[in-house]
Amino acid sequence: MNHPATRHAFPGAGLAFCATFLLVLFPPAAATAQEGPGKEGPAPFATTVELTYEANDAVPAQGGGCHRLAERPAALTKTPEGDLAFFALKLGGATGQNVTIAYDPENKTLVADCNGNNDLTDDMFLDFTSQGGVASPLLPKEGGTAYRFPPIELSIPAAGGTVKYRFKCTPTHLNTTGELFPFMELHPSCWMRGKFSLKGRKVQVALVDGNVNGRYDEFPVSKASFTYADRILLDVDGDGVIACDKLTTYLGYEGFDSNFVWMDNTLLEFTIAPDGRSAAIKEVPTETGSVRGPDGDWTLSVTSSKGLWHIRGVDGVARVPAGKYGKQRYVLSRKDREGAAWSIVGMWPAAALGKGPTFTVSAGKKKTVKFGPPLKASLQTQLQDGSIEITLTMAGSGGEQVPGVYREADRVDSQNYSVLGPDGAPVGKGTMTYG
Ligand SMILES: [Ca+2]
Ligand SMILES: [Ca+2]
Ligand SMILES: [Ca+2]
Repeated sequence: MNHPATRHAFPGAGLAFCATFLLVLFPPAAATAQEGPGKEGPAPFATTVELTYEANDAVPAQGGGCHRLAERPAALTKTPEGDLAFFALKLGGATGQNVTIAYDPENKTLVADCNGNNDLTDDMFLDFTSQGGVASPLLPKEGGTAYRFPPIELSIPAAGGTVKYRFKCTPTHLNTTGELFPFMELHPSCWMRGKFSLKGRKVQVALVDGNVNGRYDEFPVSKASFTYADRILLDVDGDGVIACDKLTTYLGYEGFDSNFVWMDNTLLEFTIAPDGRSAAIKEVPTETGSVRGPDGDWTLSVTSSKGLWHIRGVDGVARVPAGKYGKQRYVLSRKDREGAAWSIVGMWPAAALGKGPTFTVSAGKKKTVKFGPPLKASLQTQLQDGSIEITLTMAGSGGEQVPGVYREADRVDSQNYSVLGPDGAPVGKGTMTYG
């Protein structure tokens, strides 16, 4: 994550300074928040959802990696013509299965041994130029071109039959060393998808085999390596799209890394069939308290004893199970007088190391949790070659970094400022643009 900073240089003034001020940028809240109801729901909810396979090319999963082989694998019996580069794609988990891929850098053709028979002439042959490949230039300082091939589908044996994956192969020709150097990026991705009805509303659910081993029911207790956990994705906000449909991450605001999920003021336990074709979902009765955050609507992502949760505050208040939570990040939205929606995104970088701030909610009690406005902007200046370089960072009331302020979908990307001398007279002014 980039550090939120703004840089601007202007000539003239000579003294370095450091200043902190409150930023009146985010609109104040329009309404007073009401605390939500504090009672348990009626009868515990339970259902079973059937899920079906759906290919998803948008989201890369965490496979076991892909590496270039130094030479042609001895086990191969037949290969296509050409001066080939060979790669081994290792699928994740205990299966440890390898798929051999051959790439012809000169002709931009590619074949993967999808049927695993060590014959590379009986699989789907991909020709970049005739089959809809996309070439994109790399950043100028790296130089070169990435060749993204159309997806390849592969079936592997797994619990309850076979499981399908799709792979996107992107041989990338780097020329930092003055010569072409091909390597592969592979994006195995697929999920099981279905719908269930929770207290009167339909909820889309998708399961992700995050570690690419054909099972969908692996949720590690330890959060140390949660990158490789399987995932439950839910259309929590009911907009018809699971956030991960569009984002290249499983940890969006609709992704969960354990089989306990808190949504719609309900604690749900998922018991997932290993092959991902069905899931039993039941409500777990729990004592709750409430979280009082800033006014407005927000989603606060927290770590809990049962994994990553996304607490949704309406008019500043959310109900949650009693327990201890770690702050991760949030999105906060308010409307200004013209009805335009403003939002800010905040995060606690130390949370990634397990050292972020925590808070505890007691049953039947309300806990005030600080984040969001007032935003504090810090300016740091440095004298460089006769110019002053100014760095602007924004922090929220919970000590979090605020890398972005948005009006509707647009980032608010400039700030007018003036610099005052020791006597209070302006010595310079300008407009800063977020970097
Ligand atoms: Ca083959
Ligand atoms: Ca798995
Ligand atoms: Ca959604």
